[in-house]
Amino acid sequence: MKVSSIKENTIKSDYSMGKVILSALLAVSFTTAIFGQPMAPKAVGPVPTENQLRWQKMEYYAFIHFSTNTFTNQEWGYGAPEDAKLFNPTNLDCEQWARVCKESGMTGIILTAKHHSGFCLWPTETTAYSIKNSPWKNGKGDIVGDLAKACRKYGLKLGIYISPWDRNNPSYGLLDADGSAPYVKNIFRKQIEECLTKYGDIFEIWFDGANGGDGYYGGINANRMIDRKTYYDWKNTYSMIRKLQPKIVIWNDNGDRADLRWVGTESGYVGETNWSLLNATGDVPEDMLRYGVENGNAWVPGEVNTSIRPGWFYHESEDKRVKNLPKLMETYYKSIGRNGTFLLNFPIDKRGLIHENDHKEAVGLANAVKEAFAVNLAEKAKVSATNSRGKDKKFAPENVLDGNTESYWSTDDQTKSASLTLDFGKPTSFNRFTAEEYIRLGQRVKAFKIEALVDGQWKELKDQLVSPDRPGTTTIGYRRIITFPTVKATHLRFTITDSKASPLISGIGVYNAPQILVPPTIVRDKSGTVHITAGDRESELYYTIDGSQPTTSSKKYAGPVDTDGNKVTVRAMAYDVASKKSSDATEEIYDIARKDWKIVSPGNAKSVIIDGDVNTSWYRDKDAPSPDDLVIDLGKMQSLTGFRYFPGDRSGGVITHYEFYVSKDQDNWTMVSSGEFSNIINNPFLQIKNFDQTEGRYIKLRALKTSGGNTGYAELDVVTK
Ligand code: FUL
Repeated sequence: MKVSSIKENTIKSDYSMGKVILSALLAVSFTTAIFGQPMAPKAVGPVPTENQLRWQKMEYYAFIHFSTNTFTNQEWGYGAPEDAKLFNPTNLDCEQWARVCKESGMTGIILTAKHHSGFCLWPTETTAYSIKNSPWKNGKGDIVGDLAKACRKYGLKLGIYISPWDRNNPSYGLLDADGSAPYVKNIFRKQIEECLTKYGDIFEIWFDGANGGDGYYGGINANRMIDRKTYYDWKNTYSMIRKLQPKIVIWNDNGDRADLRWVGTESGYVGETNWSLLNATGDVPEDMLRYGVENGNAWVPGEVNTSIRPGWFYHESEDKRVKNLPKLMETYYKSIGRNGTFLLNFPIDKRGLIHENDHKEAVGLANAVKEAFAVNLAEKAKVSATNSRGKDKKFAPENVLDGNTESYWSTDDQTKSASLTLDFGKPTSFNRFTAEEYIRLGQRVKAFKIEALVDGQWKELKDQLVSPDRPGTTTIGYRRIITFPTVKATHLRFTITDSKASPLISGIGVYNAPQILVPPTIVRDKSGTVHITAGDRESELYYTIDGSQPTTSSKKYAGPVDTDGNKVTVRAMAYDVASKKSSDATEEIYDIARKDWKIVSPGNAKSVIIDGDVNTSWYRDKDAPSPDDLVIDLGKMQSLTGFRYFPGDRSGGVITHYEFYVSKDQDNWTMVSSGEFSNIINNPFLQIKNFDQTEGRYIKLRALKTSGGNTGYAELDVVTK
């Protein structure tokens, strides 16, 4: 032990006292002040600001996506072709949004005040492309203002999304002779200023990473690329923001480190290892966004953003694709349960409301979370630790159960590995464990394990939401939740196996959450045969193929069902005989079967593209000769009205810009649809494009641009009349 560390941990180490006193000091705890209280631990590495702490405690809040896109069925508006007059909700009610969010247990709402199209939801002075020129309230409305009022009424905080990319503004992407950007100085900052000064406190501002590219800048269709790190002069933009709203947190995915980080995916999870640290400068590859940086030099915690539907904006075709309770619960565990916050999006529908299906699922999640964490079994247990800092109560293990997030159990400075044991007094069933670090003094724990004493034997409990090739129980941070199959045990042992410094644990919890029945998966293969799979082994499965609601009186699934190549709507539910509970129903709508389909070219393309399974993909090599076409023979003439493209994994390469052709004979082709698959890189889900009815036997999907790598296809399908 170095003397310097003794000095650090004692009030004035008096070297003149000599060796005898020094050895006496060594005999007591290194962390105990002479004649007094034990010394509080010192901060380790970067620590959160008060703003970041306040934000982290908000845990769960809403995103709201609403714009002209809602009325044009788009994910990204192009910026001018969509007239402001299209924005005309029939029944807009910001109070309904706030009410739904409140009932869903959320603490705030972030609104897309301006999305990439440039259309503004408040009466801005900076552009005519706003609700001022829409028919809604004869151009006299202000949605940001209405939402600010509704949030105040329901005790929610308000956040603002202002897209840096503006596909409408004439000056976007242009530079003045001195190298400065007129759009940034005169439009973008002005818009931020308007939103941050007219509507009261704003808790978070969101600057999306999609930036530059094609648009209709001032009506001119052009491709304007910018350097997203330098173009916006973030440093000055940030200082203006902090002056206007000193309590705000800034989310930015554009190079300059702000207060919060994206977690590298829009699918709704952050890494099970999740450091709230990054490096203040330098590039941030995807795995750093996901896992953070253990020894990063800046506190930049992760926010998990995902939509309750496949898309961010409302599409009627997704009314039945709202995420169900098991999926939302999993996202909860993989965000809040992994040291992140959870930002769940509601697309506002054409009426101007959160759709009832979304409302139902979100409230379902709130109830399930309440139920799962209603009783903390640890509170009735006796707690003991292998090591504590000093002898008094200040850092005692009991602090993890006092419900006070400002008190904590800590070991002495030399101990980085220690156990805390809960004795329940009798065999007790549980399936969830939670732990919280006192992050004001830095994030410390690098790895831990939990064990249950079952019939006198210690048994390790593994996190069932972590894939076996990843280390399971690593970081904790603000909160970690571990889920595992129910065990009945007399004791639980929580062992911190590695930590940057003495661990500081402010809370632990042990719960017995009710099981949630997972709805089945439905797949129809190329021949038209339907396969239904349960999420667990024990449930019975019931289904219908006429679109009606399945019940236990419907057909019981006993093996693959032939649908004879017809268009069908299959619905299926799982039923647990013991509890007599049914899951929600899964619904899949199928067009004509693909049994007579053949892939004409490329010759090496695999039939997985038309096998009905979105988990199997084929990737065309990026060096294959152009054009990048996929041609399919449908076997006979069909009346086509659209196509569906399901991309493969985004890391393999996805199509971002396309043309789609139909032919009767493979010689004469008619282009029936073209454009972009907006936001497909960040959110690679099913893309549906409709077109005017066209007769044909052959289809061709041409990839004009891809996301860089190969061209990936999980599924290609058609929509027929
Ligand atoms: C993305 C955007 O491009 C989407 O449209 C959406 O706003 C999402 C939250 O961020 O990257």
